[in-house]
Amino acid sequence: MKRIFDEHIIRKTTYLDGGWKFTVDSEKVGENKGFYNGLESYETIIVPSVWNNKLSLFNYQGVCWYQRDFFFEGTARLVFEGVMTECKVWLDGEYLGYHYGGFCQFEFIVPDLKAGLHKLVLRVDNSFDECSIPQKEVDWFRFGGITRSVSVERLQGVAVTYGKIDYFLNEDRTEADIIFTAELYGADSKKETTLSITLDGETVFSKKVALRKNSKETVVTDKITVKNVRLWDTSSPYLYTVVFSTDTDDLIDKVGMRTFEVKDCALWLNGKKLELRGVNRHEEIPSLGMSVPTVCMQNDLELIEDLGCNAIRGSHYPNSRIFLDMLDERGILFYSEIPIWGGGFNTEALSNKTVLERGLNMLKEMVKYYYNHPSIIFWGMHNEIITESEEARNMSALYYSFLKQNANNRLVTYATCRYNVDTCFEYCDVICINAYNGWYSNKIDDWYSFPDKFNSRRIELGFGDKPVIMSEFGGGAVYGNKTFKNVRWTEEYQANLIKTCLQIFHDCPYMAGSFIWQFANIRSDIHINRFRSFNNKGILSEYREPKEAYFTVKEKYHQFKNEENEE
Ligand code: ADA
Repeated sequence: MKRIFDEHIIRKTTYLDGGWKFTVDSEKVGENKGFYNGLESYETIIVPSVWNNKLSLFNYQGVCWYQRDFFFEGTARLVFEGVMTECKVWLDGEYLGYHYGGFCQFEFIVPDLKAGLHKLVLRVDNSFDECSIPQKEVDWFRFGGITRSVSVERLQGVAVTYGKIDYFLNEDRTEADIIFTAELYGADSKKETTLSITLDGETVFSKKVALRKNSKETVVTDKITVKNVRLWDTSSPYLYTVVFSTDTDDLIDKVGMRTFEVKDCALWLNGKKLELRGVNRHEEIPSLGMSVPTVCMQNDLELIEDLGCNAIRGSHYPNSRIFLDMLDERGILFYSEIPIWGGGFNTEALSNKTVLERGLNMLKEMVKYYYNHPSIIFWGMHNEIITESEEARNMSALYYSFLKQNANNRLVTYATCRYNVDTCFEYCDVICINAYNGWYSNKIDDWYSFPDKFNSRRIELGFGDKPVIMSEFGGGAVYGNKTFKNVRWTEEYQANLIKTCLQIFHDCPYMAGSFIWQFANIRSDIHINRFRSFNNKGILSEYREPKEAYFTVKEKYHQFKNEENEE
């Protein structure tokens, strides 16, 4: 999907969205039959979309093939923003490569394509095995397909294929030392050009570069000092425009500068104490799956702002970049994680070499592509895994150390539901707890003793300086199910449960915020025995109809917001 701003003015980009040839390969014979040379019998499918939109493929888990022909001449950069879950790619019958993981971008550069029609073929597989992320058991629907846009870019001369911005603000946040990193690719035979970098139109760096054809080079600038910094904040989210360019190519990005840290067992954004008022949101609309149109994302954001939220947890995977662009623009904070999702991962899976590598690779991709987004305040490693195990400790140690080295003014965390036995707290900057008192277990009133009980444990373990965020809590309600009695599955019960939690968390001195589970109902996996096959804990129905909890949350979050403004 095109980002919210133009990423290129010079570079020609063509979106391959629209009709693609498509065929199902339930027997997995396509590769032997040479489908990569072109599909002989096919129907048409729209890209981006999930194939589950087709009635015959509603619950399909397996392999499908896609083909799109396009006219092109020159060096192509093929960009895939999201293919669920693994795929192999061929161009004109030549194998380009493989990608695992449904939620991150990947690309291939193909030099010197002759003028004419080219045939792009993908084998897409959404089935799972013991090495999959997520594993078999997962509480969302295992959609399949090319779920985000595909584009082809024409690279010329020296092209800028990636740009990264690291900034270090001084103590009073008025000056920033910035380091820019540009990855370059030589698309044509060697010729000298100038790489320049501008920040809000002012040239801050320029250097002569010359690359051999098909070679790569990374340019890292010295620290460049910028004075009178305009900060990115929730109330005034200022974004600088950064342009990396050569004579023949360009890459445009936005960056916001801010600090985000833990101090005195609280969160601080730009030196101001911050309480997170959040919701968990899946990037899903049941009738469209995980291929959500931008306008629907925007509608969700309107509702999230109406609720008085200042934060979203992108449970449980990297969201579309255009969604992050919108968060950057609106000053909404984001918790971005990878789909290592709880229950499914037994200790064997947690120590499986392929799983560990795939997870690390997903983190690398998330960090790479989302690095410059100021809205992201947390990198999330995993959700509800068996954190009392040695295997989880090893995984957490590996992932934490990678993320800490690539934090860029962010904190690292994971969500635990095993907070009473968890042995991984040293691998997070903030403790995130998922708990469902009043729903799966215990009573709503048990929440009152929760803060004291957990406090003893975290102090005993020596983590008294780490703030706690309630990253999930809530309960199910069927939209329209109202009664005189406060019983489970009614809108009243859900509203009451969430209201009680919000006030308790708000009053607890070591808690720094909450993410309600969840913004809207979602389709759940067929293997999980859920009512209607939906996770019904949304404070909105799947069609964004408000349940009573919506209004209760709105009242509470606005109350907290007003208190914050009065301080
Ligand atoms: C877990 C999980 C969520 C959802 C939730 C629930 O906390 O992280 O994805 O499944 O439980 O609704 O039970």
